[in-house]
Amino acid sequence: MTTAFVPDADWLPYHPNPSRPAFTPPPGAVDAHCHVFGPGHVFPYAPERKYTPVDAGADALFALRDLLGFERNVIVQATCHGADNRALVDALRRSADRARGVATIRPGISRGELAELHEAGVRGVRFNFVKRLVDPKPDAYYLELADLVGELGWHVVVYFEAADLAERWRLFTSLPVPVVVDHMGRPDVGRDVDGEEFGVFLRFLTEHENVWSKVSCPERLSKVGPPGYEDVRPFARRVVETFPDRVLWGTDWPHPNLKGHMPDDGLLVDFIPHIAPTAELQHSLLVANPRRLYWPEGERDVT
Ligand code: 0GY
Repeated sequence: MTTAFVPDADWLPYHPNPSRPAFTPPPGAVDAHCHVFGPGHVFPYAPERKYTPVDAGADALFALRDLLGFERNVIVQATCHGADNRALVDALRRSADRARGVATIRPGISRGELAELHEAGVRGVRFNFVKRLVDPKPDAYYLELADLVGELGWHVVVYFEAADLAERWRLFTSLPVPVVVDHMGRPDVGRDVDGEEFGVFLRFLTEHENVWSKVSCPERLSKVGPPGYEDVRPFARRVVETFPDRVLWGTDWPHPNLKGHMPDDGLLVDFIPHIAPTAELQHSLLVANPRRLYWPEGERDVT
């Protein structure tokens, strides 16, 4: 039986015709934050989801990868699929080893299920603390899961808003695996890059060498908007220049829950040289760092 899903009335669909970027990513570049949604009649959305998106499947994602000049993807399980990773696993299996995954798991998952995720290309789990997306759990819930995935050599991706960092500091600083923060912990870019709020985030990375950051989502953080997203640049550039070996970049395609504008993905790629201004920084951000985390087995050429 198939189920039809009706997207939320105010849902912004992904850009139908993104531009080819002016910036050429280095060979082997990885888009390290993107999602697949459904299609819902094949991979149903989770009953507990907080939004129903427009379908955005693997074929469209891989076409975008090629248009933008990237070689690989890291596909992150989105909350609209809950802990049902079937759409993610299907995309990984169809990627010809050019995609890795970050799953959502819940307590009670068996070692067999974890092994199957690993075999498909999953290398991390995501803990989401954003209250409009999930109902966050007590710290112990996440610590138990972190111990479990640590046995597999996986890492944890955390998604939180700036105010959550102080509240969950003890949890975030005690995770026994690499910790990758989505979208720089969502700073208020109307504030000072040298101010207190972003200072706490920078201290998090300075004091904990297992903590990484994605310098993604200018379209989500910016108040000035496209084409340049100038107000986000100082924040992302500070992180890239201070922690060049612990940063990742991603498109965030298909850009769930945007309310203002849907970005042209080509413009997002053109943002990269503003935050990673040298070839060396660009190589770390787009090639060396994601390979270390997601393809550590070596430089097997998959193209
Ligand atoms: C993102 C951001 C969002 C959504 C999700 O899993 C999700 O539903 O991550 C958001 O709404 O801010 O990284 O895709």
